Amino acid sequence: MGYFTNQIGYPQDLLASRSIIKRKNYALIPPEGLVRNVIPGFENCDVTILATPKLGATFVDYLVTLHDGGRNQQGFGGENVETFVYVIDGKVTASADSTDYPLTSGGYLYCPAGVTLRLENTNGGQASQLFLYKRTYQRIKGYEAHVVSDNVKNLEKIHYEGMSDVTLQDLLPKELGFDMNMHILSFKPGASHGYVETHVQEHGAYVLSGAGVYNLDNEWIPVKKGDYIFMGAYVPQAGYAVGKDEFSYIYSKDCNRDVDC
Ligand code: UGY
Ligand code: MN
Repeated sequence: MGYFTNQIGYPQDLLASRSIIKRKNYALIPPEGLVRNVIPGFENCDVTILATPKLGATFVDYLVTLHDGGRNQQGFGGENVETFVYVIDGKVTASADSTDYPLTSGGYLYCPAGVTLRLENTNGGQASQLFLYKRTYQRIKGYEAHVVSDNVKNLEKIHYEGMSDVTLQDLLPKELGFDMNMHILSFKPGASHGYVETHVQEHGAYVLSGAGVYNLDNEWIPVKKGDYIFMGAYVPQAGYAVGKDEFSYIYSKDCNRDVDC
C-alpha cells in the first residue's frame, strides 16, 4: 500500500515507479512507493525510513506523519547520536531534554549527541509532517555542538555562489563544534547550479517545493515536491528548476571534520 498517496487495491494500469536506487551512489525515492516502518517509541505516527547505512549513507533520514495524539516521548537520539527535526507542515512541540520548543511549518530543532529529542503533535487534531535526521556525532577535542531551534522564515537568504536567483539558507551555526549542517537551497524557475558539484560530503535532500531536472552521476532525472534524494560521497550533482514554482529542497551536509586514512 502506498500510504502517502492512499493508494490501495488493484492497480489501474501497469505497475511503474520513478524510484532509482544505486546503493553507495545515489537514490531517488518518490512518495508513491513509501511504506510505513514501525519504530518503538513513535505512537500514532506513520514513520518511513529513507536513507540509511544500507543505502550508503552515514546518517538516517525519516519522514514522519504525526496524527492526532502522535508523539515520541520515549526520546530519539542517544549518547553519541545527534538529531534534527524540521516541520514540513503542521504544528508540534519538540523538546530537547526538558526544554520545549513549539514549532510550526519551517521550524526546526537540532539536539547534539547526548540530548534527547521528544516530539508531540499539537496541531488541533490535524496531522503534522516532519523531516527527521540522526547521525553518529564525530567529536573533536575542544569543541562542542549545542541545541539550536529557529524557523527558516527568520533566516537570511544568501545569494548562492554569485547567482541572485539561487538562494541558500544555513539552518545551523558555522561553528567547529558542529559536524554537519542543514541547508535550504532555492532556485527561481529556470535557475540552476553554476557547475556540476563533485565532493566528498553526502546529502539527504527532501524537495519542499517545485520541480527540477537533477543530474545524479551524470544521469538527468526529473524530480518534484515530495521526492527524497540521497547523494552519496563524490556523486556528481546539480539541478535546473523547471515549471512555474520555486524549486527548493532541505538537505544535510557533513562538514568541519578531516577524514581518516
Ligand atoms: O552544499 C552543497 O553541496 C549543495 N550545493 N549541493 C547540492 O545542492 N546538491
Ligand atoms: Mn552538494
